[in-house]
Amino acid sequence: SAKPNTNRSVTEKPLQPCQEMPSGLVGRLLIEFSSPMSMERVQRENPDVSLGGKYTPPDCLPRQKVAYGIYIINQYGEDTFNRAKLLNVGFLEALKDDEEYDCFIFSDVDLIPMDDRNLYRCYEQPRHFAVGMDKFGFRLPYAGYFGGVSGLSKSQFLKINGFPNEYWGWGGEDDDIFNRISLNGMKVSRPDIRIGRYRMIKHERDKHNEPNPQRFTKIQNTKMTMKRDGISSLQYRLVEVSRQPMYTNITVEIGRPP
Ligand code: NGS
Repeated sequence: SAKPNTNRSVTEKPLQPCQEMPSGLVGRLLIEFSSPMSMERVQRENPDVSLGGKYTPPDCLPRQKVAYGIYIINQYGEDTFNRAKLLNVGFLEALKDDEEYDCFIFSDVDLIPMDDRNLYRCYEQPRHFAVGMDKFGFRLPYAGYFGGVSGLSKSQFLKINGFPNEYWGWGGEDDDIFNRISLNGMKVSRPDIRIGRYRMIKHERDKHNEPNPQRFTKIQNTKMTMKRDGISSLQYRLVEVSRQPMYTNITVEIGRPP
């Protein structure tokens, strides 16, 4: 006898595009770090997330293909930290997984969004999400701040030649990215200050991330350096890709300052 047909595409109406604003958002979230959160609980509360931190809405057709996966990019070894270069690695490694990704959200690991209306998708212009961080009194520290969490479509990212690879240590790389955006005729878009709120997980100053004394001169030269330094010149060595239930952990060797 014939098997029952369980193929959605023949038995059901085609999926409708997802709503602009998903239903079921709750707005302001209670974020506090006093009680520990186990990975098991995160897993239990997010049963639709599959291996490597992948997710796709079950009941509608996504309008964008945000790198719908969570990638943690971990710098191998003990050399000076380089945030922007790690973000470049994340862009390429996510694309290796799925070449259809067309939107990339770049987040510091210590920032937790406090409002689910701050939608992690891409916009007409490069997006700065972390406009209200607790450590800055829930305000921007300065008008051109682009740190914390940002999002660019694939074409916006490629237009600015990605992020700089040559900022070793703390500071300036986010300002360089802001410059790249402006110099390429784009304008940063932002959520409402009441919605773009974040709490930072408190931690000691990291080792191997001393303030970079070259940062002030470097951000004066973005116009010249962005053409040669960026995603087009990125070099690294993949050390390990480890698929965890809620995220993909990627360890890379990215070299050290010259
Ligand atoms: C600026 C840095 C940015 C940094 C921002 C906030 O001065 O990279 O402070 O820093 N720019 C330069 O140093 C040129 S924070 O208060 O988070 O430590 O993101």
